[in-house]
Amino acid sequence: MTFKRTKSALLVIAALGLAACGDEQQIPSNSEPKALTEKDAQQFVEKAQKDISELLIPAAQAEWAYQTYINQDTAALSAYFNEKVTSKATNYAKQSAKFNAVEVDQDTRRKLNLLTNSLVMPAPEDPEKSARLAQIGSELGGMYGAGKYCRNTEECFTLPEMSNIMASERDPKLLLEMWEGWRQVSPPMKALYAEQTELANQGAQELGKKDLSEMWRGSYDMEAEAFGQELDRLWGQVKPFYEALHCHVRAELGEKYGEDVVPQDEPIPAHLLGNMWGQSWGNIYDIVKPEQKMDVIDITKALEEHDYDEIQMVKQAESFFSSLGFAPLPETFWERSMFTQPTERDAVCHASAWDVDNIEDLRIKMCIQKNGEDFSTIHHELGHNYYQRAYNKQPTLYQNSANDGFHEAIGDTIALSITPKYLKEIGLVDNIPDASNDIGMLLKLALDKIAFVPFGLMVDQWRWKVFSGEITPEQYNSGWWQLREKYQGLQAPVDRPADAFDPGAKYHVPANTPYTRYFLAHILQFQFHRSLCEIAGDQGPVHRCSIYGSKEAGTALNNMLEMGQSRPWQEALETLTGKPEMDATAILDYFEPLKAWLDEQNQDRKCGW
Ligand code: X8Z
Ligand code: ZN
Repeated sequence: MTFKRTKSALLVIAALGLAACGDEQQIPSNSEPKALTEKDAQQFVEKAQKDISELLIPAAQAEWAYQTYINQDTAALSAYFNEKVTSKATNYAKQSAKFNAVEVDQDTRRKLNLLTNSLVMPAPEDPEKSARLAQIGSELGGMYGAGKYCRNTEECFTLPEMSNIMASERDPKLLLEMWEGWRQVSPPMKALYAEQTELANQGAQELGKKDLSEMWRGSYDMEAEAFGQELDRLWGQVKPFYEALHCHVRAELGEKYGEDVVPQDEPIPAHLLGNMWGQSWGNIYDIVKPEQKMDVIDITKALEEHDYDEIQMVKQAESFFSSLGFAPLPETFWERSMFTQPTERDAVCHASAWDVDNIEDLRIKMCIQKNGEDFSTIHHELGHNYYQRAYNKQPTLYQNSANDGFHEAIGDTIALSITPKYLKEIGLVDNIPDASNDIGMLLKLALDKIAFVPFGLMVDQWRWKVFSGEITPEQYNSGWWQLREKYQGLQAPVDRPADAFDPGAKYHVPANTPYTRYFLAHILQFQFHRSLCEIAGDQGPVHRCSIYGSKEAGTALNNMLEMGQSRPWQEALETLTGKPEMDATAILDYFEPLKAWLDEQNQDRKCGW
């Protein structure tokens, strides 16, 4: 898609990308140039919104068809609409500049700015280049979606199958095989990615930007440079906690696999963390858990024991939102969503949430695995859907989250309320473990949430350097691993082949989905949770709070969601939390009891890499 709108029709289009076709609205140019007025600007914005929103619906339908049924024809349709939308949006972005010196009301100015700054893959004016950009976008997405690893001619693994192995198997040889195997999907993407970067950079430059990196960093209601500093500040807040977690995990992995496999003064080999990308580590809780016996609820087991199927998992998540006062999902959600991996056709399994008509045609697309991780991801996806529906009365250009981190944070915020108390209330478990087990519970969650933070940051640090030319195509892979080491303290478990393109083995790179949003979401969700718990009147520690059933919390949340992108994100944040700043003290406070425990464990260890 063309715009950065998350998980909605606009987002899908942002990943695509084609050229101008001559049917875009032109600013009337008389032989005697007439000064543009505020009224011209308002009419221009109105026309742009109408024009773009009409095209977004068939574009989203085509993209849905492609992602749920990858073949030659749907690929062509996807590329076709990708071109249409991207070229139209790029054209409007260009024309917006003509109003730079015109005095206009605040609302029109905001919309003009959004038109200019919301493109993910701006198209070059040259129709051939623009068409090529769209085609590459669709091709990369399809290569990832159809990707498999075949051990031999008989035995092939899909990504969900390999992810399950990474999560539950403990034989380092097998883990390495899967880790390397999946990365065979991406070397053929490398040249395409370089070409795409060049084309989109040209598109960005035609819009007056230095490069695409400036565009990506420039959509946060502040200067691109200032936004970069804001990220550094937030990371600086979380870093000491991450280092303590890293230290403990490395030591325990060393015990488990031996220090020859996990050297204690080096970055951790990336295949041992329970996840294909080493991005969240909750699946290795059993390896790093406290020596003292802790009663930590295993949601996978609870789902199994209660015989939950995929649909029931989604219904359960829906009922959480209903308990807050949100209307049930429409009938069409249940008819049109893709909940399980289709057999006998390729589909993009990476979870996403869609609003195909930008009103009520909400859907999710997932290959749900019946485990705790996907139970949480379902809440994540529904968070997108409820957000989309909450802002559907806003004008098209405001039908988006306050910033993209907000979109990613809502469902996660709800999932933070999946506490033992809540699980007992819905009958998934019989007992609530007492407070002496909290360290175990916090450690398990920190393995997902704190461990994720530097990964959430490094993906776009890499892309921004690629877009700015600081990392050249020859350095794609080495630059990736330098950042993996710098931020996460991880290393490749084996020397990477010369043609490796490991960034391409992470969905969001071939899909052109910006990733900083997840970093922001991991900070924001704890701010949201803290505020909602206060509003719900919860008196206990914030890590035991569930807002389940609180209409007050639901109303407060909805008040923010309804705003969409109509105001700067700082205002939306203030609406819910009372403060306009992103602030990592919320995540730190949440995990505070664990920090003391980690420091104690690490006392005699040498930390760092
Ligand atoms: O991509 C996602 C969601 C869809 S927006 C499933 N996430 C990131 C990832 O999987 O890498 C959620 C957490 C981070
Ligand atoms: Zn998401």
